[in-house]
Amino acid sequence: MLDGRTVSLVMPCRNEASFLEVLIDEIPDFFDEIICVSNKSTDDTVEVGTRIQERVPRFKMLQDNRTVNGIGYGYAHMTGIDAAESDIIVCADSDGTYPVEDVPRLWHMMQDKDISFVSCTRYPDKQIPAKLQLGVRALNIEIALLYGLRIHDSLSGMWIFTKDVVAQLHLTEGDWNLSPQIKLNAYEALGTKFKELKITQKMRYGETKQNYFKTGLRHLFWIARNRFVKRNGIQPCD
Ligand SMILES: Nc1nc2c(ncn2[C@@H]2O[C@H](COP(=O)(O)OP(=O)(O)O)[C@@H](O)[C@H]2O)c(=O)[nH]1
Ligand SMILES: [Mg+2]
Repeated sequence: MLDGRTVSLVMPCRNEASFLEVLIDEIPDFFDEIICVSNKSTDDTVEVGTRIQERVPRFKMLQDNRTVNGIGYGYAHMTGIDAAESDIIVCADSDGTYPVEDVPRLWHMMQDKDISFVSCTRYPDKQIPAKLQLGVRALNIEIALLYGLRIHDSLSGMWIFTKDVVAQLHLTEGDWNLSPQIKLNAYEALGTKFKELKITQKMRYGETKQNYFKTGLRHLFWIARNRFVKRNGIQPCD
């Protein structure tokens, strides 16, 4: 609970069995609910999650086996957000990189500034590899030019929002493109109630299976296409 409001943590999770127990045990007490959603994990992620569920009442292990080109990151978030029952919803990777312990500080800033959706920015951060920084910067520029939104971290995977904005997010992207989509749709729906707040990224547990170049290119095309083709579920009238 934070200031009398309940808080859910939603985490997409694929093949993270080797450290899932440690990760869940480190999650601070103010989270009332922790939801992990696996897509077609080929290791013991679901078995480990089911075991955690038996001893940790606030933990839920869900599965959503839809994928787009083998990726289900977006579907996992959609399923987790749908299932989340709290007043405040926090989304983050299940790899220990995002500082979920900072949520009380960020929530208080949201309240002070009347913000309903925060995208947590990892930049500027000199520790992040130059290639990754360059890719994110190129996408930030594309978003500024096409949408008029100036952001530092178009690919941040940590967001905090109130349950009442979920209906306005119109999430449809099942793969990695959910990450830019959630920010762009939140900005479109909420205007000045959408903000970025700074966090510091931490070391990952385990290895990423991400192909940054391929994913980056898919983002580049999706961001441009989304600007001109309405894909957020609101179909234009004939
Ligand atoms: N449910 C689900 N989670 C995924 C999938 N791919 C990656 N993830 C999770 O999404 C998060 C981000 O993936 P990660 O490998 O850390 O990518 P990076 O943060 O871009 O390096 C991690 O918690 C992964 O376990 C997927 O296809 N389905
Ligand atoms: Mg990650």
